[in-house]
Amino acid sequence: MVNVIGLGYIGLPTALMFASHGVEVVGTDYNKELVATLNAGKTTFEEQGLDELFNDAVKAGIKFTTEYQVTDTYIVSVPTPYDDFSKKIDACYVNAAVKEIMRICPKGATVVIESTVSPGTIDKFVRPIIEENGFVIGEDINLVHAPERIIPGNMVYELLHNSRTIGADSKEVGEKIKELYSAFCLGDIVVTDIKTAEMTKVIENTYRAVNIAFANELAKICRHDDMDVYEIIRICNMHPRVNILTPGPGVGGHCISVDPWFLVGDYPSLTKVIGESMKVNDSMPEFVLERIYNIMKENNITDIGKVGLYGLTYKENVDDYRESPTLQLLECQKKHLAPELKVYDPYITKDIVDNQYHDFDEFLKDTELVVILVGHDEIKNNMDKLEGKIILDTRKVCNSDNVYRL
Ligand code: SAJ
Repeated sequence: MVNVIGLGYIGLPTALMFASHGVEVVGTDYNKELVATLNAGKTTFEEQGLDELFNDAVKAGIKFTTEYQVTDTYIVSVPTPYDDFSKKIDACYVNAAVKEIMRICPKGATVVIESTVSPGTIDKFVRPIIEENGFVIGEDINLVHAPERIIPGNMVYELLHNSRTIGADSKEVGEKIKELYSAFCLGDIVVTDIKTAEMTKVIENTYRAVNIAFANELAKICRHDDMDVYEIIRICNMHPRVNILTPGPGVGGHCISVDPWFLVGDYPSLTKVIGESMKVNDSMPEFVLERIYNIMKENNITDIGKVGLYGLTYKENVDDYRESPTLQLLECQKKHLAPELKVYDPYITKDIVDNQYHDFDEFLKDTELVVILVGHDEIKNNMDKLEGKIILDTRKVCNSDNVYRL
């Protein structure tokens, strides 16, 4: 039986996927409310295909509980934030989960860390916890790192089809866990050592962060001298070896805006490009805010109440708002002691910020300047509702030439 620890954005779909492919699974989370919701037959976030997967897993007998289980395989899928000041990884949740596992696990068990961790984290934190509990790693307990690669919005498909990395101390243990993941994973599974697996995962997200930063910097240069960044990127990308990403209002989510900082925290003198890239991405919400004020001036809008932000999530068609550019922008606005901007997002039904609307038409009613921060399908399919409004489109969702851009 596999005990999946942490039933969040990664742990839940992973647990469901194992269960619906014939593996006996118990999902454990310390959040009682979350476990109660799952036991009441409901999923805890919106994701394409998740409800169907959930129903299959329930039929197959998956169980949800707050208790850790006595079993032979644990998969730890808990958050790994970074420390705001040092930028180093904060492994407290991983450490706490491993400590709990050590209290009950039998000899011979395998502990798989799925959470993203910076290179060396498992050596530095996880191994000592196991050893302090009197276990010999490789004899009594096997240790594995199996980072995930799934993208919110297409998780179910990517869980099935993406290739994966398994890091283990020995080939034998790596192969055993590879076989376990082969229950559902149709992609290639590469077996390597733990530190290589840690590093590859962090680097994949860093690669993306650096490339998004490049696109964002181009947007700033083009704005400065009135050039069309989108047209320039479109033409450059016709070169066979150029593939520039899309500029945007900032980078959110719990991966690309977080993981590269682990490297900056651990190797400050060696991460010039990465560190600067993260700063460029972090500067985008403030850049958009400045853009808003300039557009207000240009159009004689003096009342901030006439400005509405469309979108609160970190990207389109998901309900995840962690680290979202909109929240970062609202923080900047607060720092300037300016009044709250009004916000609307069809995916966020509970109130998470002060001036939040829950109805698109209500939100548009007194809004003169609509700032599109997320390109949800809802706005793409309802462009006619924006007729007569001034639009700042930071996501290039409007085709019209008559809108302001980044
Ligand atoms: N963004 C841009 N311009 C772009 C692409 C993205 O501004 O051209 C912004 C998005 O709007 C968003 C942020 O970047 O705010 C990140 O979005 P994303 O869709 O690129 O990635 P995530 O964070 O949803 O998922 C990533 C994925 N990693 C990579 O693509 C390397 C996913 O495969 C990982 O599994 C996931 O992080 C993770 O768990 O680490």
